[in-house]
Amino acid sequence: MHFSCVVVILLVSSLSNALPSPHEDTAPTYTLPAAASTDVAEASKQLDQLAKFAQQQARSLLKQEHNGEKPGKGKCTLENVAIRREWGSLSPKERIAYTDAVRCFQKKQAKTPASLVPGARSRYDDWIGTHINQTVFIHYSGTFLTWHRFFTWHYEQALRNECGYTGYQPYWNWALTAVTGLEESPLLDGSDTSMGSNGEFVPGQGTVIFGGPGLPEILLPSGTGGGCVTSGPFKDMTVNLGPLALGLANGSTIGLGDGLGYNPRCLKRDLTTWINRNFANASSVARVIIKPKDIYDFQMTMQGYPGSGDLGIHGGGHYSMGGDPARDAFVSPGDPLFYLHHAMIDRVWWTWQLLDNEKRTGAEGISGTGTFLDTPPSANTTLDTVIDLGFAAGPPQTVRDLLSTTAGPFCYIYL
Ligand SMILES: *[C@@H]1O[C@H](CO)[C@@H](O)[C@H](O)[C@H]1NC(C)=O
Ligand SMILES: *[C@@H]1O[C@H](CO)[C@@H](O)[C@H](O)[C@H]1NC(C)=O
Ligand SMILES: *[C@@H]1O[C@H](CO)[C@@H](O)[C@H](O)[C@H]1NC(C)=O
Ligand SMILES: *[C@@H]1O[C@H](CO)[C@@H](O)[C@H](O)[C@H]1NC(C)=O
Ligand SMILES: [Cu+2]
Repeated sequence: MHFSCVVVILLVSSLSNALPSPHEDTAPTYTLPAAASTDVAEASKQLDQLAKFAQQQARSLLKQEHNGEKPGKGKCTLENVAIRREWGSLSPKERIAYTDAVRCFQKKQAKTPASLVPGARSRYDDWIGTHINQTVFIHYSGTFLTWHRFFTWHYEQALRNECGYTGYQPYWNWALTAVTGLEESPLLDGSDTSMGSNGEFVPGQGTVIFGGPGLPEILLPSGTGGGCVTSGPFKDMTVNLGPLALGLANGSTIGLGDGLGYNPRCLKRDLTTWINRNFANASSVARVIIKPKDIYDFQMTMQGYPGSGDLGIHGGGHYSMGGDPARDAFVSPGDPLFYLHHAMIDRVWWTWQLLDNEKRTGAEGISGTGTFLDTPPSANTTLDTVIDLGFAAGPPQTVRDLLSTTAGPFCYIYL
């Protein structure tokens, strides 16, 4: 054990908002880390502590709301709260129930008018169409976190209501796959109980250059796949929409017009454990939860400060999937893994919020404007900003209602 990495006890005073209510019979004492360890094994332990803390904190809040001590709506209780779990902790049967529901959803008729998204062939595509339509407003913007929370929740609800799924949205813990390697993980080992395999190996794909106008390049090695997914539940899946901005080896992107036309092709992956390990390891996750003291820093650390050379845990997870459509920021929900990735993004945010819950689920929990890095300049996002998921799901909700996972339309926590 590295002595320099020994967990430092966080001063109680700086965490007063996060401490269990004094009415709690057995108020446990916490020793939360003050700084994320750069040692991955040590950081995993810190994440365990944070997960335990979040768990206790969330339950204590639900209890207070239920007892009328806190102004909650009282609809979400300890008894009915949904619990989202890590993929590998689900039983084989539960995993198959999830992928069966996704496959069912991919066979249901689209609701989006063909005049708007001519390529949409299924309910699943309604979601991709909505994401494509709003991509430039929902990343590096004030609604990034609330939008994706709402989007992922509605997807979970649609799987339940339209495809008979009885579980909840599982998540992909990148800190675990960074250790096992993506191809070896229960998530992506290609078995019937996984989210499908890697793509078939395509040699000589070259380094992918990730950048943007005026930004330094980030070089991403190609992965161990590149072609069509070869086994598991999404082996025969068809991707209908895109590409729109699919990253290529030479730094350019390809797109077919507006990406909304019908372009059926296989699901491609290029699993790149290197990206997972370098941008979304246990230290990366612990740092995102522990370091930022305000929502601006939290969002930027999570998405990577532009120009810093860091993809953040958000980009780290996305780009480690590789392939088409996951290397396409617009069409990325076309890989079913998107929703497990975004559930983990949401879990990290949820954990961070619980460290100072009242502040971080209110007006001080929002930062940013209605456009990508405020380009072109647009109004600040506020509690009254409305999020509309188009033909995927509704009704629209204000940001105010999407900041807590146990109020507004939501009632879930993470394990
Ligand atoms: C990048 O590669 C693609 C596909 O190989 C090619 O069509 C395109 O012209 C290249 N772009 C540049 C700027 O070299
Ligand atoms: C973990 O990720 C961070 C970026 O978040 C990186 O700087 C660090 O080198 C990574 N650690 C290891 C052991 O790869
Ligand atoms: C928008 O937010 C920024 C950053 O918090 C703040 O400086 C600015 O005054 C806000 N603008 C308006 C019009 O409220
Ligand atoms: C795209 O967004 C516009 C503007 O909000 C909206 O009118 C249109 O219906 C949206 N299209 C889809 C497919 O969601
Ligand atoms: Cu997105």
